[in-house]
Amino acid sequence: MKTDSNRRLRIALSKGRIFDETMPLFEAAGIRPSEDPEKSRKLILPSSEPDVEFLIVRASDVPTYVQHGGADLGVVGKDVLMEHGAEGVLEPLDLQIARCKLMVAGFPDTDLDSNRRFRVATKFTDCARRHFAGKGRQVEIIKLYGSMELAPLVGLSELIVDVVDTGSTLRANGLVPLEHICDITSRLIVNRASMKIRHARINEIIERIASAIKPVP
Ligand code: PRT
Ligand code: MG
Repeated sequence: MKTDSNRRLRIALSKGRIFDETMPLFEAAGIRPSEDPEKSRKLILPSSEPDVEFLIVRASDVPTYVQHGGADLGVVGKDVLMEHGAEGVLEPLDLQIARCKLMVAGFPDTDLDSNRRFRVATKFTDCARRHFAGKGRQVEIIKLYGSMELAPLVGLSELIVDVVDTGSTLRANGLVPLEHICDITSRLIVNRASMKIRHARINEIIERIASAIKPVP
């Protein structure tokens, strides 16, 4: 895709927790969206800075936009980055927001060390496959797009792999965390060509955001 250095700098974000937790960081960089994406149907939101606009996309589409130059920057969970990969995309900052853990979960009486071949329902199929292969466990991976907690309840799988924050969704469905895969935070990602062409402006934004990041307590 053509990277026109005269057009606005585009920042791809998803609505919800990432947008909410990212805003204080962009505000520190002097960039505020013109509208609340929860109230607007617009997918391109101008900002207080004339040379910057926000693109509202699905969380799992953020790496694709940045990779192909549809956006110059993006904010995305490490879970999404690990699962979809994002070749050629720079990842200059860990924003320390939207913190959660990628976990294996299931019923409390599950014996993960038994020799049975577990069925694992997840949208993180590659991460799950790598995790179980690393433990030398045979599993059957079942791809879902959401509501993973339901799968064990109806006998679709014995295990799920999902991101967990408070754990209340697991608890509400009679499930417990069984194994920690990794800690997750959201990352600022940048298109490589954009970084070359608009180096000064992008670096200025990165530095301002970096100085507003709250370190892990
Ligand atoms: O909704 P959509 O399908 O478009 O995409 P998404 O679900 O990936 O987006 P979104 O906005 O829900 O999440 C964006 C990013 O936030 C994820 O990629 C993670 O990096 C991060 N994050 C942080 C979380 C959570 N915390 C989290 N709790 N993503 C999802 N959850 C889910 C969790 O799986 C559970 O179903 O929220 C539910 C509540 O969690 P508990 O543990 O607090 O009950
Ligand atoms: Mg969601």
